Amino acid sequence: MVNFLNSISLVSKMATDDYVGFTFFVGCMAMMAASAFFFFTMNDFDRKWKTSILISGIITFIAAVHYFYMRDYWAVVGESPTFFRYVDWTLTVPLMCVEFYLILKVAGAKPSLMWKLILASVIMLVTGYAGEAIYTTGSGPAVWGLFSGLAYFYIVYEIWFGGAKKLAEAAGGAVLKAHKTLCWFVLVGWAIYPLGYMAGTPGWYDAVGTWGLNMDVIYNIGDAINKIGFGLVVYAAAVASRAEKA
Ligand SMILES: *C/C=C(C)/C=C/C=C(C)/C=C/C1=C(C)CCCC1(C)C
Repeated sequence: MVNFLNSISLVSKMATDDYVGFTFFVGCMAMMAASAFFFFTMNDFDRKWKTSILISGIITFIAAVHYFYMRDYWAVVGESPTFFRYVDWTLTVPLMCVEFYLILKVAGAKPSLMWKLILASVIMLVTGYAGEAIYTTGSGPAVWGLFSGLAYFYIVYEIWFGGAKKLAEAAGGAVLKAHKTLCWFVLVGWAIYPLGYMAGTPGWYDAVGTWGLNMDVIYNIGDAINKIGFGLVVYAAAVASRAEKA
């Protein structure tokens, strides 16, 4: 009877040690809650910050929809939802690059800065997908992972030392503080993803997977920290900037 009910309902059982399923489930709720928070609070701020907080909400909302898909995919198919994962990232990571640009616009950031970061992020993700889903044998994952890592380092360089940094320093105050915090997110928070990749693709580095963490669990923790945390930094900057003016 229980089996019969399981087979006709859309709800699958979840084993108590299914950490992947659990983190997908919690991820759905966290991304939804964060979206509600950003959408409802954005109207407390002036135009400039409203747009930035709107984008924070769109990022977590896109992630929430993907998490519902990925949770179901994992429950029904029992495999990593690599395709949906990368579609999610390809939509949300460029939007994070837009956030950098919007924050620095007061200091005169040009759209070219935004497009540079977006292009690098797309290269990082397309090459990562190649190593994780297409060229999965031999040295494939290592080589494509290396390409992806180079694009990642370019982003880190640009925001920490390149044109973005100079603009942030020119702006000062809440903008500089937010930029610095987001830089740390990209350096430390985004570095969680290559660890997940190492745990989940074959190669000399896959010992990471034996430390007890599964690739999807690592990715899910990374997403919660980076998508929700990133948005909260923007929100905090909006609050600080309002206080500076008052
Ligand atoms: C919300 C999603 C975010 C912030 C995703 C970020 C993803 C990365 C920084 C992924 C980076 C990768 C490498 C640097 C090398 C290995 C392949 C990737 C794609 C996992």
